[in-house]
Amino acid sequence: MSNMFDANKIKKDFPILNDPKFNEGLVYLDNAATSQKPQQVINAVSDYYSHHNANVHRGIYELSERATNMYEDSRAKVAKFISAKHPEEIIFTKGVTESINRVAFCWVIQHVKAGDMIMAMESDHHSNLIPWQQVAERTGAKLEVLQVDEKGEISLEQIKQKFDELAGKIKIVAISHASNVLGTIFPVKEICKLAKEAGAVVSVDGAQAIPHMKVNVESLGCDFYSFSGHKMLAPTGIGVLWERKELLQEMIPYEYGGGMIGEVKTHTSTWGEIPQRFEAGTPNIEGAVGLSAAIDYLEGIGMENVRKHEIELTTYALEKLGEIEGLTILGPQEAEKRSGLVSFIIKKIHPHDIAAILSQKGIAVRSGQHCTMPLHDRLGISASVRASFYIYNTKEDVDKLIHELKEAKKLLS
Ligand code: C6P
Repeated sequence: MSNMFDANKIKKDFPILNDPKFNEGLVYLDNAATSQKPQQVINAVSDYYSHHNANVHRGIYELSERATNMYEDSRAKVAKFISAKHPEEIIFTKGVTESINRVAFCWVIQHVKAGDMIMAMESDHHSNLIPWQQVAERTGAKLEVLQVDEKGEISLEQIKQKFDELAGKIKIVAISHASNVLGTIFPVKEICKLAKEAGAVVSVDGAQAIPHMKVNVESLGCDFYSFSGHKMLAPTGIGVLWERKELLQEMIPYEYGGGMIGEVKTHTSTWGEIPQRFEAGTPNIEGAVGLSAAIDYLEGIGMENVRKHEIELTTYALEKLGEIEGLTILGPQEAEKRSGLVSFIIKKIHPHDIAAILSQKGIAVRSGQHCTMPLHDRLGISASVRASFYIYNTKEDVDKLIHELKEAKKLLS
């Protein structure tokens, strides 16, 4: 790892992690839900409101042009960050949930008919399952769900077999890049290749991948890629849908109104250029500005260093958690196969009790079903505890977690 990477130094940039209110320091391990924000991002948003605030794409006065430039610069920065060919392929949304709904209801619903197949994953977040259930219900298409094996992985053999079985019928494959519970990083590139051979398009939920690793949408070979800014240091309420340019022309607008039109007559209207056509109304300008600052921050560290740090931390966490009697880790045992999160259960102790006790010690973990009810059903568990790491977490954070887990176990068993 680059000598420059120092999680303790990074931590200093995050005001909430240094808030004296948390006497012994906040151990924030709920990064898969949302990340904390560095001062640089907070400053960028504050600076925007203090010096550049105006509506975008509407005024010809200097301030409005400046705000428009900042908004569009952010789009270009996002495009470069994910190696998209064209900035127009970036549509700002409020987050991955909206992005996936747009794919489902602005593109897929027009291209599937009764009898077609939609392939989704049982282990996925509800945001990448329910929209597909809805499209199937409304079109008469059939939803085919892929299941993970006992290790929390999915074999390419299984997928290939499905494609062979259902050749010509599968129109869309909706997968996640990384699971928010199992941590599994799925073989997106290989799945895209198989899907292409079968004539299907691929939509990827990148919520748990993009904050943690370098993503190149072109080399993955997918057609749609969705992510949220708030899990990668940016403000809430800003997200991205990347879509291959050829498909954008076939997409219908999601919302109608100001900012997305060509010409409006009393009874008919035409639509403006891409991507404005897909961003009706005043957009989340400060969110885009914050996202741009977040990308600068992450690139300053280097995504390869982010990934290496998380592998190191996850390896350590897997080892230490594995030593706790009665604790079962969900998902792959190898850190390289995961993003930086570990979910687990402890025999005879409810996950909410564990999370509540850890909270009293200043440790924030998530407990529950993490918006993946079908996965929990399949694993035969009612809930789980999840510790998820990011750039500011350290081995000391993991040590505190382990220590307090052992204490909680003594108290609760
Ligand atoms: N998962 C978690 O604690 P939004 O809420 O739109 O930003 O992201 C939805 C979403 C979609 N896909 C995956 C894989 C996700 O992990 C999430 C958000 C959070 O796991 C909140 S439920």
